[in-house]
Amino acid sequence: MASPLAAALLLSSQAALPPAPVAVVPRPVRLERGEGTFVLGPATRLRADASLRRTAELLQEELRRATGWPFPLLDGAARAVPASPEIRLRIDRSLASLGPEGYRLTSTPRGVEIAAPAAAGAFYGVQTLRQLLPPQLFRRAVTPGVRWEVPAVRVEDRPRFSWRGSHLDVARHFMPKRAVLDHIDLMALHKLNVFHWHLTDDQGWRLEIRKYPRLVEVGSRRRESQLGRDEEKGDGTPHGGFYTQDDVREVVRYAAERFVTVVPEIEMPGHAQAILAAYPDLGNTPAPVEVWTRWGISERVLSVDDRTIAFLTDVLAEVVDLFPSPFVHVGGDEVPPREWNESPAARARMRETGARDAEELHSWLMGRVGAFLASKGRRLVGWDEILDGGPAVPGAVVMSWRRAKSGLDAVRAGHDVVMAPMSHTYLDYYQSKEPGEPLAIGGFLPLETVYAFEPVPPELEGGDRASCVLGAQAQLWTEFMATPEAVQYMAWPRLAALAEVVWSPREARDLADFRARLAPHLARLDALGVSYRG
Ligand code: TNX
Repeated sequence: MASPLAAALLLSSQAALPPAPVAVVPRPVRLERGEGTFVLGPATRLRADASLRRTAELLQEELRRATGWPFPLLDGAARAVPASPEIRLRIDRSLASLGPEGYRLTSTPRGVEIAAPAAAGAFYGVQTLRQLLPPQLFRRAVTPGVRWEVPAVRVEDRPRFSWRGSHLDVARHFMPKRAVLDHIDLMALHKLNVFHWHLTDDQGWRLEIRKYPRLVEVGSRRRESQLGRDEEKGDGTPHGGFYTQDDVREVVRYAAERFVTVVPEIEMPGHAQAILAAYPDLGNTPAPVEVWTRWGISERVLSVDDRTIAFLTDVLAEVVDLFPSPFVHVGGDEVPPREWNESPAARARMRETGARDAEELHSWLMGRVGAFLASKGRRLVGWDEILDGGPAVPGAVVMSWRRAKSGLDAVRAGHDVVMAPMSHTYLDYYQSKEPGEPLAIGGFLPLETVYAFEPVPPELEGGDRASCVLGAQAQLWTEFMATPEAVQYMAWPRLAALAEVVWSPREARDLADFRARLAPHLARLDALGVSYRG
């Protein structure tokens, strides 16, 4: 056994080592360095309150995989073994001022303690701890010879916004369940908490609905896809895929364990050609259509007949059973009015409801759907077009994508909003003007522009309506991303910049500092095998 003197010498020699870099993304509210480091070893234990057990198990799995050591997990109430090194997770209600997602992490040469007023905060404390450890933690196998140390720090942290989102379009290109789970893992590492799952569009329906089997039998497959940007050309290759209801339950559970809410999006009444391919009766004209093989906005939209509304509510009834999210997204964007203007049934519906035009009819339809969702205790979310036809459904959340102004209008009309403007959050845009970038939809959105995004419009700053901005999210539309690797290339590291926008205090935003932290952070993404843009 080491003598006290030797131990003291060892400590001081450790303290003399150059401090390991601390690079946490998104940047915590407060982080102070202490003296020395906590070095993990074969005897290190985990200890967690019963309500934090699953979070502790996730940490345990990762530590075991990376170090090969056992990290036994003790109950928080069990008596501590004096002098035995521990990573401890505990609920501490006296920290309530940190909010439901806040935490305090304290590491010293003797151990690590993560304390939080609620479970989500403890989970985020663990995400910070993962980033304080060497990047080899993120590899899938044991890396020998690593000194598994945590620098001594005191962190106090809490998010700026409650909606910290990442949207993923799996309709234009299907993404296998494993890729979806991997994406959720990466979100959690960056403290993002809303996964907006865009499940349906003109080019594919990806969600099994028991009552309407043709949605996946017919709607999940298309004959071919557009080749590049040329609408005249197809690639001749069939594309398809869907999630069974069991797959969905697995994704929802996996996400919940990582404090991610899955918000499903079921597009209506536009972006719905895949529905019409499966159930032509739900359209405005009898002319048959196939699942669309081109990108863009299809002119074919759902009708507003009673049977279509019955279909939509049946589908949403299954959706609310599958997804516990308080929010259900029903799209509502880009609805070409031509078919409704030409359809006798739609015109009759306008007369009956007093709608003066297609926009007001759209608003009426959203009202019906919103009332159904409300009857199930859920809130409707829609793209900002839901405001175009007059007042939107009371209580609806507006996702502002066309311009920041639409978000401001929505707040002034009394809605909560999520900011998702093309100008700052469309990760399908080019991230560089250098040659060699993969073909993208267009636009230009470099990392710095994402990082500079400010979700609260200046007009609302400091006012009591600023809290109507629930947060923001980045969009991954996949017309030009055919594989999970292509998605990762467009997502990272720009999504890390967005994570800092929605998590960190506004005053802490500092591009040079972010870039300095990003370099070591990319080593983590390397260890995870993420195909980010370097
Ligand atoms: C607009 S954003 C769309 C999507 C496209 C995207 C491409 C929105 C609500 N609708 O259908 O994929 O542009 O950037």
